[in-house]
Amino acid sequence: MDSTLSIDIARLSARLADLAAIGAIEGTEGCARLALTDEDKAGRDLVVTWMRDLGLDVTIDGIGNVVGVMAGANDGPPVMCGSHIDTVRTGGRYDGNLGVLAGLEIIETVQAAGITPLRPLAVAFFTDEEGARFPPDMLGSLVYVGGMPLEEALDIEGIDGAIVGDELERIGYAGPAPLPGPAPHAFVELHVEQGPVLEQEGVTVGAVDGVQGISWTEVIVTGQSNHAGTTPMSLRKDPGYVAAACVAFVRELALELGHPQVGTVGRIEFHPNLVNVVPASASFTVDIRNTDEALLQEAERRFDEFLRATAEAEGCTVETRVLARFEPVIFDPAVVDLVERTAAELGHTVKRMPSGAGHDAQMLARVCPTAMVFTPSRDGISHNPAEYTSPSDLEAGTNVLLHTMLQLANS
Ligand code: HGY
Ligand code: MN
Ligand code: MN
Repeated sequence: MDSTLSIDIARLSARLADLAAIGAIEGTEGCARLALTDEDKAGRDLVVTWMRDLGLDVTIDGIGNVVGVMAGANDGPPVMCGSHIDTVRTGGRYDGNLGVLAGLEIIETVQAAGITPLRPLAVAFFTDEEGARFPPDMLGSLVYVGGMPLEEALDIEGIDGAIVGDELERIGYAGPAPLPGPAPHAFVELHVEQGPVLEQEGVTVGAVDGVQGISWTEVIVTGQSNHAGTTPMSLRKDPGYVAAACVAFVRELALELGHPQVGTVGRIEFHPNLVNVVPASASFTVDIRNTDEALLQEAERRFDEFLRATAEAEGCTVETRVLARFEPVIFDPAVVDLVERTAAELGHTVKRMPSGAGHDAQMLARVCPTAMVFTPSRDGISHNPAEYTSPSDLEAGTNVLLHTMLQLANS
């Protein structure tokens, strides 16, 4: 490994800034580019332009995933990196974007050094990784690996009533490349940790060995709309109360089960949502996760029991819909070892750790040897415009990705 080969952090930081300017959240470093919106299209167009400027062979598939390939000395499946460039509504500039732009930086560094790896190198961005507008999360990479038929994905309705297929056509990213996509030789995703562990332990690089299980459920509780002043408490059928009790229960359950169990209610809406009306209905989402599948199932069962008992006692009815359900994923030990060894050989402190957040890598792990590289997040903050990772940590993580990919490409 030629450890003198290093990326250009100024060039990477400039691309991160240019992409973050699209959908910029005023007064912050963050950006908002919900999947398949005009802002997402503008971000896609910019990254595709950068791919073509690097002379990459760019393909777009039917769910809008984009892959840029740099030829190697030999043909065959590439060593691929990548992530996503869609964001949540209060997104930071590093979540997903780093993994894609680091891939461009790595290819530009390799080209400038006149290196031709034995295998091709590829960088990809996958559609709708966040799942915030169109559930489930990791939708594009799930379809890429054959985990969901394209037709089913194209019919998904978003939280705003838009349809995936219509939006893809509208922004011009319903591409011709076949699905499922071709399996890479290997996949390595660089991503900010989005948690506090690396910073708290003073470690520069995370060698990520897996992703925890994810369970998203939409709940609709229906009661009886009524006058907030005249209706005796004993006669109320208040779905708002049931929803609020569930919000508290999700937290209490996570605290009772203990780390790494987590849970939150991120969206909640009352109808008609008026000060003097006992709500007719309340809808909300439940996001619970655990690295242990059995414990995750127990948490799901406990929540469902509480929900139905509380609703019944309040004279309300319940409908639930699964928005996303992915079991925990273990990454390829040999690739995780390679990430860990490469980080150490480059002189960085490194720690093996699971990912609390979902990532496209957990889907690519179904079709090829896969692992991830983490860089620290300041104060562990993410899904927040204040998300930040220092240039030196960005440079370290990207160089670990560079040398990991080159070793995989020349093995
Ligand atoms: O929800 C997640 O874990 C990811 O940010 N999509
Ligand atoms: Mn992400
Ligand atoms: Mn995210």
